[in-house]
Amino acid sequence: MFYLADIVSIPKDDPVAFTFFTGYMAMAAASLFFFMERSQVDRKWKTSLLVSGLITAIAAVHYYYMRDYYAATGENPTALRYIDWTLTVPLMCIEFYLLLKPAGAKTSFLWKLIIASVWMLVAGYIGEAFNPPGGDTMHSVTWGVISTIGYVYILYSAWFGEAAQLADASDSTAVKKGIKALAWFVLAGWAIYPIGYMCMPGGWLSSVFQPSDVDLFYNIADAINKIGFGLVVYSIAMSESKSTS
Ligand SMILES: *C/C=C(C)/C=C/C=C(C)/C=C/C1=C(C)CCCC1(C)C
Repeated sequence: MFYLADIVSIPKDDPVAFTFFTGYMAMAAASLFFFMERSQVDRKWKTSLLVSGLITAIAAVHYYYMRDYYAATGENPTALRYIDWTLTVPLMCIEFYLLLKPAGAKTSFLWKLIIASVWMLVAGYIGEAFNPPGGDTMHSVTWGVISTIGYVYILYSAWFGEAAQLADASDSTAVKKGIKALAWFVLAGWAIYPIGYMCMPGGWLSSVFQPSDVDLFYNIADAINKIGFGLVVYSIAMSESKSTS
């Protein structure tokens, strides 16, 4: 039985609940910012800013529900989390594609990134959603490793593979800077997610962290990767817009 008071409270010793609330507000504010600032940049950057805003807007809606789910039950909102990611990570692949399109990126490049990200997320979902209540190390490690294959593909593409090569061949400094920034987000920002994953019962870090810390890591990582990356795209767009007008 849940009362309204349970849904809206933030216990003072619960940083997970705190980050769900601040995450929600930050994603909503970032969306408004990206949508409004579209008018400040050159035409060719408007779609990138739109996608940045869509990423944070989709996250904001999911945080609205995840926040209440967690406040009411104290459980990880696993399904909502993965639905959010299944929409927003492919949109981040589209950011890659939009940056590289002037450098000759084909839609096959986009599809490879999307397939790798869906692979990564489906395996991660199986690892989390079908982990037995007490935890099963074999289960979580197996699906974690399968998921990491998709992650490594995207990481490789960003640093050495197709994305990096297209950026190298491009004569635009904005494209080179943009892809380098994205590559750093994938290397350092995205690496926070597997740490969160390992906090679940039976996970490699389950003796150090609590199961609810899964969401603490995910919430921090989402803020960095969704808002932070959007801001980097925004600042590149702004500097390019000034130099060409
Ligand atoms: C906005 C959401 C983003 C950028 C989500 C990214 C998620 C990941 C990079 C997740 C990666 C995982 C692994 C590499 C292994 C363990 C399972 C996952 C799904 C947490």
